[in-house]
Amino acid sequence: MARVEINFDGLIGPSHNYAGLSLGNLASAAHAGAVSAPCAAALQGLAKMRHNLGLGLVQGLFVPLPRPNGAFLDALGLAACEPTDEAERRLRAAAWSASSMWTANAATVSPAPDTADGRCHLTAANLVTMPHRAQEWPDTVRQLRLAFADSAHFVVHDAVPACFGDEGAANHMRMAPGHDAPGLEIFVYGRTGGAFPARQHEQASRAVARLHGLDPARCLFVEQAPEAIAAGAFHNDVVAVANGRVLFTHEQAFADPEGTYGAIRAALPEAEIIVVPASAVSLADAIKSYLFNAQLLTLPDGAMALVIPLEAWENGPVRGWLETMLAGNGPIRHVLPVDVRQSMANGGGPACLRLRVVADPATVDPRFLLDADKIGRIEEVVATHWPERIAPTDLGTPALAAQVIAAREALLAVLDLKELA
Ligand code: SUG
Repeated sequence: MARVEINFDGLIGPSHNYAGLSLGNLASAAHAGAVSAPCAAALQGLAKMRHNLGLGLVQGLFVPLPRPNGAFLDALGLAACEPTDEAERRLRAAAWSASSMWTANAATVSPAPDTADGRCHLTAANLVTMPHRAQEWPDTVRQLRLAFADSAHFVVHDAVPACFGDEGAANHMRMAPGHDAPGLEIFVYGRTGGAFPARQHEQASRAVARLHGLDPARCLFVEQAPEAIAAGAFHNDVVAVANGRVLFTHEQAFADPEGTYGAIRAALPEAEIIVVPASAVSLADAIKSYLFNAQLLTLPDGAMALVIPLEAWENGPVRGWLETMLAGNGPIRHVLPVDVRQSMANGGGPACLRLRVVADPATVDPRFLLDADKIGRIEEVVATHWPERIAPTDLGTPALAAQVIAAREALLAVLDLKELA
């Protein structure tokens, strides 16, 4: 089989909870302290995977990382004591976070046609800005090295040094005439100084581009608009998404929109840039509805589909804009709403839940690839083992820890992935 785009979704882990850990992520803050539904959450994620598989696309899976993270608590001197204040409670919640579900933050991926050695390069994201996410990457790298162990086709890099925050594919877009053709890689970084943290450092992006052996003539480094970060776009993929020759973006996504579009068109003349004006959809509506945190997919017949969260379809101005778009003659021919509300309440839409890798599926460890039967087997594990509900006060209890650990073990057994135990 030729190289195709494979979407690797993160299975929502059994410790999924709402701890309000992400400053600058409005949904995370709004749901802090709410009771989560891990079983329903994971089934929602699996339904999205089944949906996309049903479109005729190749679908992959990453498993949740081990939680609670005992080594993290040990290193903080919190393994054997109850938290005594809010700061300690947040650190404990960090050790329980199921945040690895958002695999758009697992790594940055440069497909083989873009790299000097003709292999697909992946660099794990260090996620240093948020303590609950900074613990992810060593376990993420283990999983990536298993899934992409074929060194004739893949190179998996450790995260870049922690002095430069890197949030992976959420701040990286690739445009190309086709998935298997050389592309333009667009790295979007933020500048610190606003009320909310800018999580992606320019030097992290530049390091990733060097590590991947990208041609500087086919790389752009673009600043995210400070007003987008201030409005809650903690990652660029909350305000823009690209696929093939199409960029779908809010007009306030980039610090220099016209300069950005011009540079894209100069590097990729066939680029089609769809700009949603603030007069049609305000930045606030774009961020609340997660219109741009969509999966922009090329279907087997060549048409493009936008897989959006239900919240976007239910937002009046967003729906109005989408209906007008569909009535026109643009490249996005279908809009497909999916229910990922449990993830959305923590600021993770359809695009956050997936990492795109362009590769020949035959070169990927098949244990990480899905078919409908395997999704059914995973659904059974989830229905049997994932907690129904987690209240913030449940975090830290031995009974819940035992259930969460056993749930992951049951999943690894079904997927024959005991190396990740
Ligand atoms: O890093 N939310 C995640 C959401 C990540 C979304 N990813 C992309 N945009 N690609 C984050 O802010 C909330 C966890 C909590 O509050 O319990 C959280 O980590």
